[in-house]
Amino acid sequence: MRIFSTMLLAGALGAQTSPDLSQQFDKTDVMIPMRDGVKLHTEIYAPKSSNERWPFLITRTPYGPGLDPQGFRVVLSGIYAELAQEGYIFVFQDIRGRYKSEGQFVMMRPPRAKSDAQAIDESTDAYDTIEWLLKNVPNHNGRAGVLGISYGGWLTVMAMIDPHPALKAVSEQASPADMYLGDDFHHNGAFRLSYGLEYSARMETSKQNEAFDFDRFDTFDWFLRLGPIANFNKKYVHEKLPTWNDFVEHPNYDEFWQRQAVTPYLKQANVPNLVPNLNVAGWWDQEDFYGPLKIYETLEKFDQGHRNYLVAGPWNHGGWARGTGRTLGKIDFASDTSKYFREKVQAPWFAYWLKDKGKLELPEALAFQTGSNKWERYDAWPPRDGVERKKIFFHDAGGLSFDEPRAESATGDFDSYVSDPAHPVPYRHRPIEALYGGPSGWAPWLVEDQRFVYERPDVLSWETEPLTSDLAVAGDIVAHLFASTTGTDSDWIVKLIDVYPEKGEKDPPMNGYQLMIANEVLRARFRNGFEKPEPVVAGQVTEYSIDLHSNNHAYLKGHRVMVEVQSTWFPLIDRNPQKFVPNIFMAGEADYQKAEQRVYRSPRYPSNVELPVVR
Ligand code: PG9
Repeated sequence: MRIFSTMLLAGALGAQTSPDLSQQFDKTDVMIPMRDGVKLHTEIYAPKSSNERWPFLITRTPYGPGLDPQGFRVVLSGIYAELAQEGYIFVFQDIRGRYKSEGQFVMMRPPRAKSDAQAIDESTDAYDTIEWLLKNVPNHNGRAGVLGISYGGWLTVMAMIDPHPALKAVSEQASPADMYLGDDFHHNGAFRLSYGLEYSARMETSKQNEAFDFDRFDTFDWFLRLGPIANFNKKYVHEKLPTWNDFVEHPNYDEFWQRQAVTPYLKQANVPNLVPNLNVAGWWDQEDFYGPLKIYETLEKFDQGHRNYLVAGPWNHGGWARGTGRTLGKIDFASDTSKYFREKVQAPWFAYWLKDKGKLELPEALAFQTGSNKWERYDAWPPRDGVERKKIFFHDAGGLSFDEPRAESATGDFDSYVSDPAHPVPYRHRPIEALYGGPSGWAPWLVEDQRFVYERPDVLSWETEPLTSDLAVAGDIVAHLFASTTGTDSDWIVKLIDVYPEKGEKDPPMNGYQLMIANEVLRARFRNGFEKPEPVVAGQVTEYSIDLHSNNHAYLKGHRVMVEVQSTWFPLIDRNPQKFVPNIFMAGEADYQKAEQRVYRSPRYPSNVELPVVR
């Protein structure tokens, strides 16, 4: 096993030259007792000047310290530099069972049973921490804020539930909302194989982060050679990873996943007023994009006091916290989007709520429009006004247009391909390095040029003529596929792409670039609900609605809109055997079979993508 530091900390390390933090802060290490006696390791960084009273800014994390040679958190001069300039008592805490904290780590520990007064969860741990800080740390102003990204974002949401009265502002950033429906571990019930395997091994092999030791550089090869995923327990981890065992034991959307999802108990956050929350999402977040939008949407339903806000920018997972945010992969956004967020949005947000400083100049939703590269202010997300839902239809000869198919085509009423689990479509360029433990193409993969797959015989694509004027979409995108398979189960993957003009780009390789704007997978067994899988009727045309989530993108004049459909996306998503089996985690080698897939584009079966077109 190789030890590694987290992506976020690595980013922070590289981000700026490190100032001497010991000149700025006094650091104390403490073990804070929780209500059940378990002590959590906590670092407290108090500003040197003690003439003022400062609010607490708390980050709870499973990822460990990331310290500079003097033993100070590098984030204070990296991703928190703008906040550090403003001045807070920064608090970093290892959650239960991680690094120097006592107790047992439970992956996304579900909420406690309220009937048991002694019970604990991440919400009580946040509460007990704030209570202890108020009583034991001098020079505070009586207020606390919590922020965090991803797992830290989820811990932030937990702090909002039954919040401590001193908790006056939070920022939930890329928190997962539902690990079965849309975040790290599954999407629409399809298992995120590479992430699920690598993350559970990383977190549950020891108390510290450890990357799984692949014996192949190209993990595409490793995962394919693994064969049926049941082999992971048999050959490698022998039932020792609790989270992997949960995947195997809960293949459907049962009580286990429903209880872990945050949305049902977010309602408890409404006591008596919602803690002001800045939700942050990245349009190309490779891990948790569903989560922040879902959390924003859920909180919005009872946000009478206007305390729930959304910021969405052109970022990958946590990209707003690192560097300038001018580019992602090869895509240039023409301004420093992350720097803008940290300086003009995040720092003023906490200063306003925790220090009564300045005015809150945020709109309800601040959303970067990609393509045109500008920040836009909305009074609702998705926008309610100025948007028309329009369907863009698949046609013969790879055509795509807003015209409905009117007549049967001479080439038949469908396009087809053979999907072979023995030769799955790679989700990104090979070699596909491990996610952790060294440099990896994982973080920016969603913006990779899709030209590497679009001419594969098992990937279908349809595209418009070059646009004669800009086409902007703002809001929710939904694909409606009419499709059949010769198998009894199948995955349907839909990708919405912006195809750049063939000539005239400043950077020549960007000519003809295929940039994915939205994407999603649906596992056909769950087409009627996620709790009970149902076999597909072989050969029967079935309508599938696939939510491609919301977006804010301008297809510029001269660009084309493209839609792609495929049935494998490996090893991002595990291979569907294409023969119905009750639990894919138990499938055997012989269950994996080829299938002929048909996607219809006829007047009777008009496959299309529904777009929120800006008028
Ligand atoms: N995406 C990561 C994660 C969050 C919550 C649970 C599991 C994984 C993360 O970056 O923290």
